[in-house]
Amino acid sequence: MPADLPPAMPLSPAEIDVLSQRLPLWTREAEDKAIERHLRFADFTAAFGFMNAVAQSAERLDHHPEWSNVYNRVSIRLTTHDTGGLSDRDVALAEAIDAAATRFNAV
Ligand code: H2B
Repeated sequence: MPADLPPAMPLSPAEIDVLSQRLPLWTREAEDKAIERHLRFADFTAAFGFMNAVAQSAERLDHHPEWSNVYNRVSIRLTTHDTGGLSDRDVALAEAIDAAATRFNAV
């Protein structure tokens, strides 16, 4: 776990309001405590390669997704357990996930 990361900072209501512009592929859950994205890949190998890339980002950011995988589909929910809602770490991990999704040709 990286030792020198600043603590997670909760998002303000104003920051939550502009989330859909910053992360257009993610949907906000009711009460704005989490965001989610559902992805599909060519096959299981691509889906698992994507998950492996995300796992490395999660370790680097010390922030971990709630997720599930069925064959070529991956569902991801991001929330910050330490703050009880959305934080800057969810945004950072969502951006890393979006970049990995592009590399692994998510549809
Ligand atoms: N992941 C998520 N999603 N939320 C957290 O609050 C969190 C985490 N906290 N990964 C981190 C690990 C914390 O438990 C460790 C001790 O830094």
